[in-house]
Amino acid sequence: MIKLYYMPPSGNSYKVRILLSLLDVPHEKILLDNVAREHKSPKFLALNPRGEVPVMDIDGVILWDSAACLVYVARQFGGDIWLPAEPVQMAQVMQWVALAGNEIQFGLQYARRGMLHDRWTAGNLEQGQAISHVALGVLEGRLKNNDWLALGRTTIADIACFPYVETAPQARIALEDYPAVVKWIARCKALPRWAQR
Ligand SMILES: N[C@@H](CCC(=O)N[C@@H](CS)C(=O)NCC(=O)O)C(=O)O
Repeated sequence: MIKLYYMPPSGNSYKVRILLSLLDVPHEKILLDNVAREHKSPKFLALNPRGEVPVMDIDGVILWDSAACLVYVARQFGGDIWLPAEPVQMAQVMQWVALAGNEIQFGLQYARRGMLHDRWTAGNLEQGQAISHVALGVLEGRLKNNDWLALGRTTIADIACFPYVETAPQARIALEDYPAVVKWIARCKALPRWAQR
């Protein structure tokens, strides 16, 4: 049985929970104590030297980083839908997964973290918001004329980008200027079996 190590406020863990839920994959959730900083304990660092969630344990095979977990779950359980093997389509999906690990993480994720926990990982609020607007502009540009990010259907591109875009208001970023993004958030949440936070 797959084990998923997670912490409730973590949007990166949420990404993996979304896909496991959409694909109805049985798994065991292991909740780490964020306040006790269990994710920085020697036991957890032995699993993920970055000291971060999510981490998956697949019968002893350890995967860390939400992107790696999404790739595994998509290919193992999702057939060719969520991450197609065709090279161009796979690359088109992965460019949005890269956006999630770059501008979305360094902008929307870290600005939210700063506002919620007064922990400023890579710059202040203003700098975080500036990077966030780059990400949101890229998303809006694509979603103006397309329902989904990478292909003409849902893929892990949508899941990877979703959590920290949805929580943009917690980073004091209004989404009103990004109407196509707002509609996409609603489309994602309307998918059958979309996981709750
Ligand atoms: N790029 C990583 C980022 C993981 C990450 O930032 N995890 C956060 C929770 S969302 C974490 O565990 N932070 C713990 C810490 O930095 O103390 C991923 O996509 O999984």
